[in-house]
Amino acid sequence: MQKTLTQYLVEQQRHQQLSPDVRLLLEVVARACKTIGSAVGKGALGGVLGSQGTENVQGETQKKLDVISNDILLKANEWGGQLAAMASEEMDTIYKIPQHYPQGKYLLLFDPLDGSSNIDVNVSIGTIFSILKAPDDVMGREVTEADFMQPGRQQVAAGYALYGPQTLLVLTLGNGVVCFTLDRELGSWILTQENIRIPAETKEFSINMSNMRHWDTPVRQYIEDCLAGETGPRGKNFNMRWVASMVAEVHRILQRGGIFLYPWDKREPNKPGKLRLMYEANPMSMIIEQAGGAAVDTVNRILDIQPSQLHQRVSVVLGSKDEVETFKKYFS
Ligand code: P6P
Repeated sequence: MQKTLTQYLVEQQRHQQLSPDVRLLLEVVARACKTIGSAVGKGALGGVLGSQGTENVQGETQKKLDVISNDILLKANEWGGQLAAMASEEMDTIYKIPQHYPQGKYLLLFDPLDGSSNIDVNVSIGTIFSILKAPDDVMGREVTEADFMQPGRQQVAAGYALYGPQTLLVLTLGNGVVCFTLDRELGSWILTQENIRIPAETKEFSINMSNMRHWDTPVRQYIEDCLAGETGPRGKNFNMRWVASMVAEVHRILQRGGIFLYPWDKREPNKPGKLRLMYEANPMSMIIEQAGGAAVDTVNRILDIQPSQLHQRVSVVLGSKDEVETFKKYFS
């Protein structure tokens, strides 16, 4: 008998790994991801491709599906009573739970559709989500952005949905990483991988090579040494992959190891990197660490970074533990 997401979460709750509120919250987020996956899957038939003609807080042009996915997550999660507020890559400020719904104890953060430059060319994209516990005193007052300013190590749960050849849901509750595959006929998330472990070593790196001339010297030296192959300082040949969807890169690393890099570069010298800490780097770093990998901002553990702004950016180097340690030596 195949184990569904519901059965898995009920069992985790029974073993005190999960509060009832978080269990319900995860069920609703997973259901919302099914809806997003369905909209993504319709493509041109659903009239959802192309640009919305607006920009998000990042100054990025919003795709129709960015806005649709964001709305799906807001509407699915606002009424349940588990949340105090939500935050999204697609919204300037936090989304407070409307007065006519009960306010809960948790905070939900998400990138509703990561990799949206791939939507119109039918390449895998995904939804990334992170759950934090709101401060205890939040029940009697207005929620503010400050309540979200918690380091990633305080996340209660993190996960992503991957809309690819299969539709997958990868989840960690802080005791390992599991993967569910959507049975599209039944509409059920079926447990297909438990206790996912990332190989400590790898021969595969993932970086946007077109930015090479803009990188900091240690990053450039690290990549040049990988490119030098078995006759170079690394003594082995490397392969390269770049999907331009972080969800797809992270999932590949979970399955076969690898190192993903999106470092600072001098195109925007005042920004520490391109990726966002709160709803991209933190949830992905929790998943990677829970699967035995490592995640740093080139030097420091990402999950230890104390946030100061909701949409702050960060350099990201994550994946196979030994390879991340090798990379860090280039900065010492
Ligand atoms: P570039 C997608 O827009 C994203 O935020 C990540 O999912 C992805 O890894 C990265 O940006 C791709 O960036 O500069 O290669 O388009």
